[in-house]
Amino acid sequence: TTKTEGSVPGTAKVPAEAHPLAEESSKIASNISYHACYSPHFSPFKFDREQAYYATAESVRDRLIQQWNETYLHFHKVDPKQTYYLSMEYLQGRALTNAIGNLNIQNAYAEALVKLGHEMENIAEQEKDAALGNGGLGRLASCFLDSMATLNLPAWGYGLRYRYGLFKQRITKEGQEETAEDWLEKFSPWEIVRHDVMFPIRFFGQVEVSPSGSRKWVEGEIIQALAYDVPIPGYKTKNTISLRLWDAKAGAEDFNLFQFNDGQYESAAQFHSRAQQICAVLYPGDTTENGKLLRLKQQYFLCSASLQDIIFRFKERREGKRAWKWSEFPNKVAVQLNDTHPTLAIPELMRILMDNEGLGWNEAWDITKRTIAYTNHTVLPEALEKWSQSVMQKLLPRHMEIIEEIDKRFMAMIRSTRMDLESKLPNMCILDNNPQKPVVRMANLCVVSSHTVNGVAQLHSDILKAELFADYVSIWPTKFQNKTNGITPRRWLRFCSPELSSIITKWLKTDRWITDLDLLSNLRQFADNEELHAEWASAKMANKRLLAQYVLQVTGVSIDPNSLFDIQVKRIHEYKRQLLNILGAVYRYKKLKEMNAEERKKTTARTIMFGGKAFATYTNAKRIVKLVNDVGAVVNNDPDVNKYLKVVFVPNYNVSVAEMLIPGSELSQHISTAGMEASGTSNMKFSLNGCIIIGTLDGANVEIREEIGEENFFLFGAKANEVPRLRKERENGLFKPDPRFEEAKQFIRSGAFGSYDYNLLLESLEGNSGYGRGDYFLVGQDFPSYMDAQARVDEAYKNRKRWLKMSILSTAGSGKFSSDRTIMQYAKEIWNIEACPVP
Ligand code: B1N
Repeated sequence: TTKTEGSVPGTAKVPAEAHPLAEESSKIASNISYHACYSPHFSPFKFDREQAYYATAESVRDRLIQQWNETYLHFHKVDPKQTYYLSMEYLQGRALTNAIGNLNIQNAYAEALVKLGHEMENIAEQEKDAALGNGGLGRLASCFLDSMATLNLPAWGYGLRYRYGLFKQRITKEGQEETAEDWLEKFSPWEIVRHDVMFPIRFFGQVEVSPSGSRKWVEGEIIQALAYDVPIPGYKTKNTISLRLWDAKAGAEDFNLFQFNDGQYESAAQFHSRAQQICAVLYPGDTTENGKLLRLKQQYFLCSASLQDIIFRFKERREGKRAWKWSEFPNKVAVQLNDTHPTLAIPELMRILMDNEGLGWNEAWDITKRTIAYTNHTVLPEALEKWSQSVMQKLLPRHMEIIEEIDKRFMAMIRSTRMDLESKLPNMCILDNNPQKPVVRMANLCVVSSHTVNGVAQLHSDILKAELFADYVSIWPTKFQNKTNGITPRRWLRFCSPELSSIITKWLKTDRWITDLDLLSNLRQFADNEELHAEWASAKMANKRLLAQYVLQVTGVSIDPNSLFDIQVKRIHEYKRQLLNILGAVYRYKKLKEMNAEERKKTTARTIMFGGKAFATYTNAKRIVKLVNDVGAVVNNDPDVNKYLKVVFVPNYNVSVAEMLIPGSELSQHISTAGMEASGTSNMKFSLNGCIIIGTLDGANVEIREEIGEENFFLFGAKANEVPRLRKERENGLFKPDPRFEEAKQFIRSGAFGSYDYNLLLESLEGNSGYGRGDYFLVGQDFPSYMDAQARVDEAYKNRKRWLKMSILSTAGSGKFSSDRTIMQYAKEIWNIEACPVP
């Protein structure tokens, strides 16, 4: 595609000097022009928005490279203990605004672009999101990197460089349609390939035993892992850390030139394309099981490459030191596993220490346990990873041996020291030898092999101790911790809502809240101040107008910025209960239809927005997407009511769309069945932006409500500890549905929203039992209290002063949810690392 808007032909003149670190806008402009000329990626004599974006990004990258190298050298010199965050997912979003903001050179760059005939916002929009993640877990990893850099911590991220990130979502008459997201279509200016950093990764093969009894993994196939580094700048600090993404590469020797010359093109390149498959796509599941061989290969690829790199660096930093011991390793290296996806780091570290470095089992085991820590992000049974023993045996024979040995020693330990737990062993051990389907339970392997296991919100961590990992708690009472999630206040307030940020800075008389978010609590004293109310309301309105423009542009639906903006955005999942929301909207529509014009005028006008992707094979999730769109098509075109209600599905929800939606929202829905959402993190983003939550007592909602005050939170629904009893009652036919619930379902069935057979979806809410049937997620149970809470929202919104006060108090109470706080807790209570600022 060629873009011509904003094109200023001929502006990319050959500049006299490059000025890579200039502060002054004219020199920055000449540096941007320099890149357009001398790092050309396009035909010359064109400098439209796209060219301007790449040249600007490269000019910003130049500045980062210097700090980045200094940071690496400084860490190398000081040799502090360093954390390595292993994650299969990172949801980085766009980098340009974030980098310019963290470098604190927004104004100079904006002016420079104006000199070149462009505007910053238009240029920033050219960037494609790096969507190497599915949802909360991936975005958390990216927020953590931002905090690690900002706090000057010696820490790095490791991940995979997927060729195609999370799919792009389009909405058609049929519902959701997925297409590949080609984030590298042109190229990414933010990654630097390190041609000198490459490690061999073995698959398949067998274990060879030497006469002395030592074991070695041999043969099979080798694929190279090549490093691509992405700079992660901290906010107003020199420290710039790395996100190292591995790409898979076959060697030239693997290309069969003989076959190729013989015309057998496909088989000649067979191995090449097999290597390429490894990093081809991100598995698009979020809390869904993905038992695929390729996924296991990806996991091992990440773990092996990262550990080889970590060990290489450990040794490099010991070079020239007189005597060093392997037992120092855990004093220099902390490895954090982002869920069980990188569990293979455990047997891989054991293998390297024993088979390559010659350590004995006990020493290797001690080092491994002191190095590895594990974060659990879900209790949903379908998301707990279990790998087939035979698949694991074939792909990773040596690792399978090591896992068996870990399991054997664990069971022996229990039998010799804790006879009382023997009956629990079948649940606690690592290998599930059920003859139907023998599997390796990855979560159990993590618990047994790590020094610390943490949940991601207080309620979730309590549930881990009381249920999922209850049997282990008495053996290792101090192993289990809580680390409530957080979000970076830079991206999620300072940069996505500059208007509100300026107001906060003005009233707090400091911008230190950006790195010390607890300072927001000082806003409480102004919660009734009319002057602040006026400023706050006008910033909200400006953000709502921007959002309305965006919605019009992507959906064609025009929405009224004076209506209450009510948003639910997250992956589509039955436990997140988008169905509860849309059933509520359907009921509201039906009641509006029944009213006369005078009655309608007394209601609170609402715009209900949805956004989120459904896993491609998750049928009910896709039906929910279709239902929302079908309801929207009817409601939005109904002249009787569309002044009072609109229902909008915002397509292709991602980080950039979130940065537009969250600042413009006033009410947001976090309405999962209690006990099922481990934490949630968008709830924190909405609160921080002065948006009020309607929600259940689930995940981090519990703590948000505590911080913000119960009078500023619209609570409804069953509590986590009531859920098992309510499901039982339901199974025993004791549940009596509310007539409003029946009416809403009946209205859909009547064909009010088109001819699609929604019985298929609504049936999940009926019957008495079964996962995904028998209303397992308690939509019917919670419907009446949800509708009552929504009625309280309508009343509260009519009182402008009260609503503004609630909004200010939401922001004021969000200090705890900075990922800076979360990361400091990890650093002190799990990693035992300290800040290492570049002087
Ligand atoms: O991790 C987030 C939490 O805030 C959310 O509540 C939680 O649902 C989310 C398999 C997952 N848990 N598990 C996953 C992702 C990908 C996959 O393939 C599971 N995501 C979460 C951050 O703590």
